[in-house]
Amino acid sequence: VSPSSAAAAAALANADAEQARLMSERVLLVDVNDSITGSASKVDAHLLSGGLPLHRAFSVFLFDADRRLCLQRRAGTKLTFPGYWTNTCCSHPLAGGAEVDGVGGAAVAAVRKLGHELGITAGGDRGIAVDDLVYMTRVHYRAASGGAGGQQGVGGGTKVDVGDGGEDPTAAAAAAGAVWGEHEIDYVFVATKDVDVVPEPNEVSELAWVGPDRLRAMLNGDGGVAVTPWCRAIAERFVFEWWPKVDDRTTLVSHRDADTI
Ligand code: DMA
Ligand code: MN
Repeated sequence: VSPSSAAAAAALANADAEQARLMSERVLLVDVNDSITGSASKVDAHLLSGGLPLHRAFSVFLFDADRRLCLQRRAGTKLTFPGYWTNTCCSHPLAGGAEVDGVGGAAVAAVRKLGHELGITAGGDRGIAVDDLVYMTRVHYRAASGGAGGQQGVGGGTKVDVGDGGEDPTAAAAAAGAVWGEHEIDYVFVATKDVDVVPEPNEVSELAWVGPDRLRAMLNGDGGVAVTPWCRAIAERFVFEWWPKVDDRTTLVSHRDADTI
């Protein structure tokens, strides 16, 4: 990695080597209408001191055939939101190839990262292909990363600002010593299929397959676990509503909102 600033170099100095390497990936910068304006390294896109430029991301909510949602706990090596529980898989479509292409590109990125983080094969009887991913909507949010979620109280001191122009929630976090954050337009996908999962320990420390009551309890703070702000926001706005129909593709698609961000 060749960080583009002293701040980036400092932030990566004590990072896990593999996570630091991944910080050189180039993510897509977008405007508030999700038009691509350029690209930036992952490190420059996620440092609070860099102003958190808006970039494109995706979030997968994977259910099994019994409608249990696969949650992952982010590994302690992750630089943003380490130790937090979150939805099945998130990351960024990358610049310079097939992943720049809207919903289809985000789906290609999602298949790639389901493989990297969770060992899920790209297609096959017990894997996930692009066509297994049902695109639902896009969500704009911004949040500062607390420290190790596992060592903090519920929520880890993060806030979500869904881009309505209100007060910047990251300013206070930066003043309190936070280094990293997120500011994304997030393509949300649902998939419902029994698959084989083999987590990559550098990315994921635990898995849980949960029903809606268990997720509600986690969001309410039962067990003192921290949940990422994007998982909380997407769950509360959408996923509990979609949940009874995640195994009914036609109904799921009828809940799609491809216009609102
Ligand atoms: C980033 O996820 C995307 C969202 C929606 C928060 P991430 O931090 O897990 O990305 P990566 O796995 O690429 O580090
Ligand atoms: Mn991001």
